[in-house]
Amino acid sequence: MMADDDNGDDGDAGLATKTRAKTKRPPLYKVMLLNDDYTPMEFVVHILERFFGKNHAQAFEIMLTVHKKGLAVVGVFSYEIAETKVAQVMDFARRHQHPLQCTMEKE
Ligand code: TYC
Repeated sequence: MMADDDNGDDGDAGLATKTRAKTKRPPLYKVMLLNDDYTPMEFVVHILERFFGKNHAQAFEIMLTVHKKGLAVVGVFSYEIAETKVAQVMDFARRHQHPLQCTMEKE
């Protein structure tokens, strides 16, 4: 035996109160390159082609933006992908003894 009014609506009297189940999108992260005075421009262009899938013209333009403005967003990714990109860039720069810095930030 039910303790309520037995209409089986759990007290909502049949009103359409249901909301769509939350399907939360995962947060996105901006990956940024920072300017410095020592990393060669061609090296930065190469990084953008190799790790971020840019063509040469796109890579050159982004590199120039970083050079002139101090930094630029080079891509937006899930946390795991962003983390991997940052690690790949930092490792590649370190192995070539360039001080290039790559960081990520929640969008
Ligand atoms: N400023 C550097 C130079 O004049 C070039 C450079 C561009 C360095 C972008 C880092 O993220 C960078 N050689």
